[in-house]
This record gives sequence, C-alpha cells and structure tokens, in this order.
Amino acid sequence: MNILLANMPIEFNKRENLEPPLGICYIASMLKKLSGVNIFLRDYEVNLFSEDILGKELEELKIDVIGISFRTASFRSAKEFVKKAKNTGRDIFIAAGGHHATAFPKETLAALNCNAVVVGEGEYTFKELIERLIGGISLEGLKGLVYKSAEKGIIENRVRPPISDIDALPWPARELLNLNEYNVITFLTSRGCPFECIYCDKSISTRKVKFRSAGNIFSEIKHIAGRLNRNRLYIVDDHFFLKKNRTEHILDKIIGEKLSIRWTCQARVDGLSENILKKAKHAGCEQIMYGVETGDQKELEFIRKNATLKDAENALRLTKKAGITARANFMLGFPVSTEESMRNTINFARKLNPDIVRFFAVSPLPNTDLWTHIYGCSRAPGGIKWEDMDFFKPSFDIAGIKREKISLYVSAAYWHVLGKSFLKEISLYFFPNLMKLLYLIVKTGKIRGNISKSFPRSVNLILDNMHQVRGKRLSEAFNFLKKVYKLEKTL
Ligand code: B12
Ligand code: SF4
Repeated sequence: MNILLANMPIEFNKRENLEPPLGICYIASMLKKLSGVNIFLRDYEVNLFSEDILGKELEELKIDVIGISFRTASFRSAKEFVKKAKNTGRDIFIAAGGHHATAFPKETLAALNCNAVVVGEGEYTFKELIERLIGGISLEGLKGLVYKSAEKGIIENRVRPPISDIDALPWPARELLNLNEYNVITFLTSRGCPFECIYCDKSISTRKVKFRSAGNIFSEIKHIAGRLNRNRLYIVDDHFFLKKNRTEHILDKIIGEKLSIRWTCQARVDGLSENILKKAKHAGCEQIMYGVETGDQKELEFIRKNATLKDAENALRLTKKAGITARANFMLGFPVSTEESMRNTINFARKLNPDIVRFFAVSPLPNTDLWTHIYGCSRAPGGIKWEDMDFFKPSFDIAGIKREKISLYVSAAYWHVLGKSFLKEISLYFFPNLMKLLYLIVKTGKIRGNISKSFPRSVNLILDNMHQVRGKRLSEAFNFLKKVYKLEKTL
C-alpha cells in the first residue's frame, strides 16, 4: 500500500514557514513498522503545488491513501488539496488529522469531502486504520476515528485516550522529508501544558503534560547531529522550562558532552532565573519565544495567563542579559479590549524592547474558552468562514471597536516598537548591514534567512505589516498606511 502524508500551508507556493512538520513525521515513523507499506511525505510549505503536479505524483507513486495534516489557518488549503486530489479520478482513501479536524470531525468530513478524520494524537489510530485497510477489515470500533460508511453514513467511534508514554514512540521519520529545504529541525521533548490560557487550543496538547526521558531526548539529539548532520533545533514544546530540574538535566548533558547544537524554544515568562538562562545559552540556546500577549493588567486577568507584567519584564531582561535573542508575541483585540488597553500593550512592548516582536490579531480558536466567550456553544456561528481566518487580520469586532481599527492598531504597533530601529538600519547602519548580508550570502550560499539576520528589525516590520495590507488595492493600502501613520503618532 502506498501512502502519502501531506502537510498543508496557509497558502500554497509561498514558502512561509520553513520548519519540518513534526505531526506527519511522527505518523510516518509508526507506519515504517508495517510490511508492504511505502510512505511518502510532502510538506506544501516547501513543495510546489498545482493540480498537475499533484495528479502526476499520485499517478507515478500509485498512491492508495492520503493523510492530510492541517490547522484552522490552513483549512482553505486542505479543502483545495482534497478537491484536486479527487479531481484526478483516482480511487484514494483520504483521512484528515490535526487540530481543526479534531475540533470539528464531522464538519471536516463534510466540508473537505474526505473519507475519515483522526481525532487527537494520530500515531496509533492511523496505524490501525492502515492495518484495517490493508486487511479489508471494517472500521467499526476503531478508536479515535470518525468516518463515512457507505451503508450507515457518518460514524463517530469512541475517542482514543491520549498517548501516555511518549518515550515509546519511534522518533519522527524526518528523513522522508527533503531536510535541505529547512534551516532547522523541529524537535519535541514534551507534549502538553498545565496552564489554561483562554485562547489556547488544548485539544491535542492537553493540560496533562507528558515528558520524554532525558536519555531518549539526548539519544535523538545525537542522532540528529550525527546521522542527519544537522545542528539547529526548534524545540516545539509549549513550555520547555516547565519542569526546571528536568530541563537543567538536559542542558547539563548537552554542555557535558560538548554537543555543538544551536536551538530555539518557546517558554512562559514566569519562573525563569538568571542561572537557568545562562545555562541555556551555554548549551546553545539562540532564541526564546515568549507569549507575553498583553501589557494590560485587565486583559492579562481576562486571558488567565497566570503571569504578571513584572514576570515579562524580568524574563525579557534576563534573556537579553544572557545573550539570547528574546522574541515576544502579543495579541491585540480581545473581547474586553479597549483602545486604552491596546495602547497599554503597544507601549509595554516598546518598553520591553524585545529583539523580535510579533503582534497578532486575536482569533478565537475552536475548543477554547475564548471561543465560548464570543460564540457561546455554537459550533458554526453565522459569519464564520474558516477559509478567511488567517490569524493576522482580526476576525471579529469588539464592543465599540471595528476590526478595521484593530488592524490599524496591529500595524501601528509594529511602527511604534520597531520604527526607530528600522530607520537606523536603513540609514546609519545600512552599509555595515549590507556587508554582513554579502558575507552571509557567500558563506551560506543562501539569501533567504540572511536578510533577516542583517536587517532584523526592518524585515520584522515590513513582513508583518504586509499581512494587514494583503488583498487591498494599492490606493486602499496607501490610505490604510496613512491612517496607521496618524494613529502611531498618538500612541
Ligand atoms: C510548532 C508550532 C508551529 C510552527 C509549525 C511548524 C511546523 N511545520 O509544524 C509555526 C511557528 C510555523 C506555527 C504556525 C502557526 N501556528 Co502553531 N503551533 C506549533 C506548536 C507549538 C507545536 C506543533 C507541533 O509540532 N506539535 C507536535 C506534533 C507531533 O503534534 P501535531 O502537529 O499536533 O500532530 C499530531 C496530531 O495533531 C495528529 N495529526 C496531525 N496531523 C495529522 C495528519 C494525519 C493524517 C493524522 C492521522 C493525524 C495528524 O497526530 C500528530 C501526532 O500525534 C502547536 C502547539 C502544540 N503544542 O501542538 C501550535 C499550534 C498548532 N499552532 C497554532 C496556531 C494558531 C498557529 C498559527 C495560526 C499562528 C499564527 N498566528 O500565525 C500558525 C498557522 C500555521 C499553519 N500552517 O497552519 C494552534 C493551532 C490551533 C488550531 N485549531 O488551528 C496551536 C495548537 C497552538 C495552540 N495551542 O493554540 N505553529
Ligand atoms: S502557557 Fe502557552 S501553551 Fe500553556 S495554556 Fe498558555 S498559551 Fe497555551
């Protein structure tokens, strides 16, 4: 049986997120154990996509089953992909998985017109699905599967409990991807996060946290450095520093064995000490991404972040002091937001002065308390079109503030926080930065990735502003930026 596992991008052929998708790599690693199965991986963040290309591939590889991985932001692509796969006329069994499909299994079956949806962590469910398809066994009772039956319509089987022992999972089959396309290797040491921020989708990465053992983690890092010959990791754990002793133990091992790896991770702002950050730096940490989210006390309480503004200040200060790039993510436009609270956030971000900053428009995700707060128990509130949710532009109005205004605040935030550095980068430091860029291009043979290393603030500002003007005509974009300019002056 020939199986294609495909990761969906927000938009095809854009090459926006250049990190290997771990979900399909974990699923693939389970299938490797089955005999008579050939597995192919495609990540459409980096692979070109068109109906022709897909048609040829499905034909040449004689694909029998497709497993697609998508999130709410990539719903549009998932729909297009399935449509084009069906257009080829091949008889292919298509199953979907990931966060959105888990939140809306039945709706996904109908909207995508696929054969089955895998709910939750997919390793065991998908493997069992393939075994049954090979053996011609009915899908009845296959835990974690929602599927279309010719006789009985949509069947929702019982849920499969979350995987308890993640050490028992084989390492992700990254070698099935073309790893040269990526600057980093994605890696996970734990699944889950015990906090309960109201905007966070915890349907797959649950509140009960599962940890891999230090030994297993360390062997995989060595495998990546040795067999895969890669030394840059992106640790995708929700909070890499959650269990400090364990994290320290991993850091000590990396330092002790002199593994020359470089890594980036995600973390909460609370509970970090100068010592552990210094140790992280020593062990190769290059960047930490913090979810600061807001600079307004009332909003902080509303989102149940369970961290203080002081925590954020400390974390950013200590991270920079340790020589680690500090990235801070913020959100604008909560249901309780006012113009004043959004201004508080923007000014707080400027005060923190992170090395990299991102402002997202609040977008309620299915399966979150924020969703319930806005839409109640409705699963498909009027006006929601998943195709239009890109998580950059606001998707709903808040009391007294229209989404167009929130968009203005998002853009103005970037100008307010990064404007001065941007001007310096393109004037005073232009030539030294240009020299650095040329040097990096010669050294690495790549342009992509090096522009942002040489002109970091400019790239941050320009790319993120582009999301707000995307889809606007030139005159509209110009008017929008004029309004942003005026607004920024008032901040
Ligand atoms: C790393 C990460 C990213 C990376 C992605 C890198 C990559 N190539 O995968 C980057 C930074 C690019 C990113 C971007 C975004 N992300 Co993100 N991200 C994560 C994070 C932290 C880890 C994902 C991960 O690798 N998990 C580990 C793997 C093993 O798990 P998994 O992918 O979920 O796969 C398992 C199951 O979902 C299932 N499964 C998945 N696919 C399939 C397919 C089949 C066929 C089957 C059977 C099963 C299956 O089985 C897998 C194994 O158990 C999660 C949070 C989390 N803890 O999950 C958020 C998360 C996935 N991201 C989220 C969001 C909102 C975004 C953005 C919209 C952010 C933004 N504002 O731009 C974008 C959207 C990008 C897109 N293309 O859709 C939300 C998604 C919620 C939703 N309903 O869609 C999450 C859940 C965060 C949260 N808790 O709210 N993200
Ligand atoms: S700390 Fe991060 S991962 Fe944990 S619930 Fe909050 S947003 Fe989600």
